[in-house]
Amino acid sequence: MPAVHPTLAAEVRELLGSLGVDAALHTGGSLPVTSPITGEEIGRVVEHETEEAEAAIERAHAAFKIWRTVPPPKRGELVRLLGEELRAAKPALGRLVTLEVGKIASEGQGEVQEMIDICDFAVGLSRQLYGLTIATERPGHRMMETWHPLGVTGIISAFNFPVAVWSWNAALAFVCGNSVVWKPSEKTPLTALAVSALVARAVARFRAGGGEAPDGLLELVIGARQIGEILVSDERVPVVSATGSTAMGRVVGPKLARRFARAILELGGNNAAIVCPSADFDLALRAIAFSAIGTAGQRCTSLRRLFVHDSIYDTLVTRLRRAYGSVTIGDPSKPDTLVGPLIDKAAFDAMQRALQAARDAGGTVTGGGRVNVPGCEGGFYVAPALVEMPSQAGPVVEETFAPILYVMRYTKFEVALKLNNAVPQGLSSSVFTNDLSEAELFVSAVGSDCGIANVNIGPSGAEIGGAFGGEKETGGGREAGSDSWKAYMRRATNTINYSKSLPLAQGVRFDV
Ligand code: UN1
Repeated sequence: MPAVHPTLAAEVRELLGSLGVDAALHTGGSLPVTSPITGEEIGRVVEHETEEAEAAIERAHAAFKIWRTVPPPKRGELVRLLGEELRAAKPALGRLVTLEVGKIASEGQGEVQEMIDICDFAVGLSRQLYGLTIATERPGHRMMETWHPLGVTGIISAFNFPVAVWSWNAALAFVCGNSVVWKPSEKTPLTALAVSALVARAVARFRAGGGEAPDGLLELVIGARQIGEILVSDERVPVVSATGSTAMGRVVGPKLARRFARAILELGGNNAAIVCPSADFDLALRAIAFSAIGTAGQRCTSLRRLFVHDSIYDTLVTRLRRAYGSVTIGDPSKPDTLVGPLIDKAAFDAMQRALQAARDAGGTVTGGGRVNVPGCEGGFYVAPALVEMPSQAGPVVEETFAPILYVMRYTKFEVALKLNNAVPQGLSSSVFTNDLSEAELFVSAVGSDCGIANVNIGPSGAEIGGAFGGEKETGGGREAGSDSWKAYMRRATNTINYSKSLPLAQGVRFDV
């Protein structure tokens, strides 16, 4: 039986009420939601049937047909209002992230800040959906490239960033003229309900200011895997952005490909860092600790593999051990806690299996056991694990969504770089060095093969301004900043003839 901690459920109800969520949506439904803090049930969310999900897609499709005609800067105004709602709701929504996912307070708040940031970015973008003018070989002609709204954008999000990843996609989709159907993780439907209510508030204010926002701009579909499959299979959804495991991507990717829909896949990461002899030790230690232990190792970008130069290995590992021993593990509501709980028992079991596999492969494990947190006995708290490995083998090449850091020695930089790339995943990576040639090599064409390659900062904690995503089994999708918006629009090449003759391209003659 999970420990009973009735105050959490009451607080969740109060927060959801303050954010404008109808109590009928999260009490008395069929989907139980538990807080990883205590294992206590904090809601019972109403799930959607197949027909309801299909109706939601239809509403979103109808909304798209109207929304695509609204000028982009006006669409940006809606996102600006959403950013305002998020600013006002930041304390409550951030707290709800803590209660539903177990993130420490600053990370819960940080997640909402990431939403605000992408809204700001998208508002600016709404006046910058730039096309091109292209030089044409024909006299009296003009050639250009225009970007048009694409359609209903499907978003399948994961528990670990329950609302920020939605916003990276949705804020862009909205300014691009698309509507959104969102299937949140079954583990985190409450924060999704809250966000949906905030969008409704922004829409109401937009309309009050004379804006035309159709119903169905954001549809939430809640349920298990089959609800996500409806989104993936429906012809009315031309693009689906899915965040989750590589196993999920292997199902979703081919299904989308079969109907030629676009896939924006953000799947597993197995992120490494290389610590070179010239590295700033204190800086590297802090970065490693945050990336490997922060969010209890449950970021796609969490640091999982560390290659340390032989000459500094013993000193670094000793200091890392000390840092690992000093972090406060416990209730994420407490201000001095740095490591909250794992999401659930399945995550704990997967972590223990990986640690056993590491021991079997010759690894030496420090930490990794369950930690008893008084008052939170139903939560799965762990001591972050530092695992010294003789080589990159066994569980080291897999992604385990838990705070496990595999540490390995290297002597030649080129070998460490090769090992950085020698896993199936390709999301994020870092090098700690003050040697310019090592830094440049790492970010060069023959350097890290990941979507994110950093110098003197850890692999996690990306800002929204850059394109986020990775290669190989990470799925290849890009979200958030830079020109990621192009994935949510369709490109048209237009050639306009304003002359009275019809010269054909490539000098072809066809006189009838
Ligand atoms: C994820 O873990 O799914 O780079 C996203 C980071 C965050 C986003 C992570 N900004 O750690």
